[in-house]
Amino acid sequence: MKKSYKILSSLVLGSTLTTSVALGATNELSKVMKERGLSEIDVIRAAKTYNPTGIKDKYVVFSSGGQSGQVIVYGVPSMRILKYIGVFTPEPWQGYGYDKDSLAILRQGNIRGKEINWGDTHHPALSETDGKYDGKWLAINDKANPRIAIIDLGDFETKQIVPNPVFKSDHGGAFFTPNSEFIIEAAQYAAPFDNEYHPIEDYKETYRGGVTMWKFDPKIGRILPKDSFTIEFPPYHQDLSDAGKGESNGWGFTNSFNTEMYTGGIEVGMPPNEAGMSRNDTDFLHVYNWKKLAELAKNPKNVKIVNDHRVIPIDVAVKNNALFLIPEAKSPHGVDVSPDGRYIIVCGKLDTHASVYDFRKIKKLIDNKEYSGKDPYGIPILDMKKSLHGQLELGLGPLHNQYSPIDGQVYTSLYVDSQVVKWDYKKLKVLDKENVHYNIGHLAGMEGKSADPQGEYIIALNKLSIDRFQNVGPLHPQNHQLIDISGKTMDLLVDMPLPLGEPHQAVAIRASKLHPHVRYKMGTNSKTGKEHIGKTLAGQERIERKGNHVTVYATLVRSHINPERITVNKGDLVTIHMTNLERAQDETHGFTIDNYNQHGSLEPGETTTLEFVADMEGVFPYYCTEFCSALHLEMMGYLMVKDPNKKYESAQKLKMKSMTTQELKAEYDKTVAVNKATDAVIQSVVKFLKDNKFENHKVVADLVTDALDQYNKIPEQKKKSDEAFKKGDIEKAILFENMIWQLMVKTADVGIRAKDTLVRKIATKQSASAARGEKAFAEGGCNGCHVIGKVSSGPDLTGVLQRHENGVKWVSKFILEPETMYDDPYVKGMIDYFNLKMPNQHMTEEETKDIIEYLKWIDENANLF
Ligand code: K7E
Ligand code: CUA
Repeated sequence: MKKSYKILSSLVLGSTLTTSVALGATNELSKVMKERGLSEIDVIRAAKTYNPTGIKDKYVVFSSGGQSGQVIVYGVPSMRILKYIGVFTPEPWQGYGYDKDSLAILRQGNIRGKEINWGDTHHPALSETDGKYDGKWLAINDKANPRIAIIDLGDFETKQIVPNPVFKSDHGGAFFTPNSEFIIEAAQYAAPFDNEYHPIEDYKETYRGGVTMWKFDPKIGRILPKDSFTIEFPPYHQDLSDAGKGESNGWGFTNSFNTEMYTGGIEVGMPPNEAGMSRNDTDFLHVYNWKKLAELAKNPKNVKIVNDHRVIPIDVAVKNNALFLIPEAKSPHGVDVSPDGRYIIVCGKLDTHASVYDFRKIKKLIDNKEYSGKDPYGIPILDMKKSLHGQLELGLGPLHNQYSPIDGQVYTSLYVDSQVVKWDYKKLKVLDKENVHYNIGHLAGMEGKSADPQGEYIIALNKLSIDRFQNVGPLHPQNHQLIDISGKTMDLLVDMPLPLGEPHQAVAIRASKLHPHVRYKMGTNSKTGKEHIGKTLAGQERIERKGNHVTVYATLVRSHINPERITVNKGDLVTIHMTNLERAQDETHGFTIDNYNQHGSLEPGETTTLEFVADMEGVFPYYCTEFCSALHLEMMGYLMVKDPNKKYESAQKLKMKSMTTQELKAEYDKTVAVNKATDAVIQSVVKFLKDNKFENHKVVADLVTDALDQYNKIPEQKKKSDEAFKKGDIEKAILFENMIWQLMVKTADVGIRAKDTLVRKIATKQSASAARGEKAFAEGGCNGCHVIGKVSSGPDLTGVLQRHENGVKWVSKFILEPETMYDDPYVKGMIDYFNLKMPNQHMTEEETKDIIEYLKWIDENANLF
């Protein structure tokens, strides 16, 4: 233990074990390791995944949320969850499915008029340019109710849901073609394309599989259903798919199971599906020329129209040399094209092998029309052996693949063996295996399915977690395990429980490729990206009534909702357009009306609409649901619903004691004086900011803009106050003065944040020791009494080292053992003055040294505080 511990110390701290600082940290580290039972390797793994506060991740992962119908966003290597995106399922936090605009998106997903409020998301896909992720759009499929959704990575919101017009389930989607021209969606369970009943006995004749090629416009980020088409396939159950790239660009690959076309019937004494559907030794990989088929689809002669959608029949595809089959080991699962597009790896699932197909060989057979036969639907079959580069035994249950930046290397998940295997698909050699827990499905590499894999990490998406976490009842969370693949052998770093549905595929992208916006242009409908019809600016708030339709144009800004009373009749249709007038980063307001099942989330600049029938009489508070400011609880109002057939009598009789004019005047004077003093503080901050050229620092300049936003509202309130005062309504004048104070507090709040940020920007760089000292100063509670640059409940510490002879020694001693110095005349005087004694905070020698360094740094920058 001792020996290995020394190695660790030098690993963590460099080789300078001689300084006492290092020794202090080492002692602390060894204590923590002992207490928590951590080994050296554990600590190294922790260091590889730990992000100190404020430090961001290198990669962002988009994981399917399985039966949750959502998408989960998290960071790598920290494995911190960043967001759940509502896609096929309502998501209350973001108001998704609760406000009118997002409900319209969710309802695009209606199938034959039926509302569907969940999905089974499997495969998220990032949009591509030249086969590389461009960070613009994310598509994901719903297996249960065959649909594709599009998420805008400008704001991580779902913008479009497109139901498949002919499939009754899907699986092999979503996959972008290399320049995002199309999104592939392959069917799963064969079914009739039309919406009628067809007896199962007619399966071979009337049931069909296929691949829908969804035309995508990468500029606007939308699927164009009218320009899309489906390629009809035999009623084999199609499974995963992938788009060719590089030399296989223009081609698509979709595998299948149940080429036996078995239809089961346990209830009538037939052997179950699983027996009949895995009877043959091989199934078929579908190989199709989507580029050619897209051209063919433009001619009405080549398509039949089913449910208002173009379908290319099998015989048309065959006649035009655009559809082929290649045998593959039975019931395969993943099919993944290599970064250069030459190889296609198909995983065995029931077979222990992975099969590596060579597109060059496939292409040659196709060009030479060298077929080994035809399937019952007339589709040419290519010889398996002649198409293969080779096969390699990997282990039990190979499922999915992710590529490495190293030529020829690939990572494959082994479901039954619960392992990730690293192997060379060119030399057909296993290189390494790593155990995972348990039963891995997909695995996610960093851009591992793009033309530009990054390596570094693999995430194992495990189906079972069993004993990895606290028992939270029979339904366990999923477990995503982060594996370091940067070394010669793989190393499992950390587990992340994922309690939201069963993720299937996840895709990772370099965070540097994402550029989401911070706020919306004022009045934006985030769902369309255009100006919202209900956009309302300050001063335009109003309530309009047309018959029994009441339309409210409302605004939200810290800390009020305007209007604050909405009175309607029972039975009225109420439309509330709301605009969040904030421009400050992260100043979201939420809006709900109690008991009315309404919720909207308004990001800065966003406009959204709530719409409902006021079918219950009564008084219903509405309020902001985000703790947005110190006066967040006051951000409320009332929806009053009157029954027009009832007569309401006034109940007013409580007489409140009113204030005398003199008392009112006194309160008014006091409020005005407080405002003046507050303004003086603001002006001093403004002077500091200007003197130090805040405009040279964008972050600071942004904060100043936010602060001015608040400050510039003051003159209008002042005018109202003065008018009221002139008219003798002192009560009202006081209220407006109070509003001015609220605006000043908000201004000061942001202004001081701007000042602090600016100080950091222009101060001299802190030494490591001074930085630790600042932390110790804060964590030790010193800042409770000592505010730098100010006398508060303790003296200002600026210049403290100069105040005493031998300042460093004096201050160190005072920190370490203050009680021994209470009788020092200077200390005594201070104790009398502040009515407080400096307590012993039990700082260590090292911490004290660091704090002294911090105080030195303060003195260097004394002009800034
Ligand atoms: Cu293997 Cu739907 Cu991609 Cu689950 S799928 S694991
Ligand atoms: Cu706005 Cu709370």
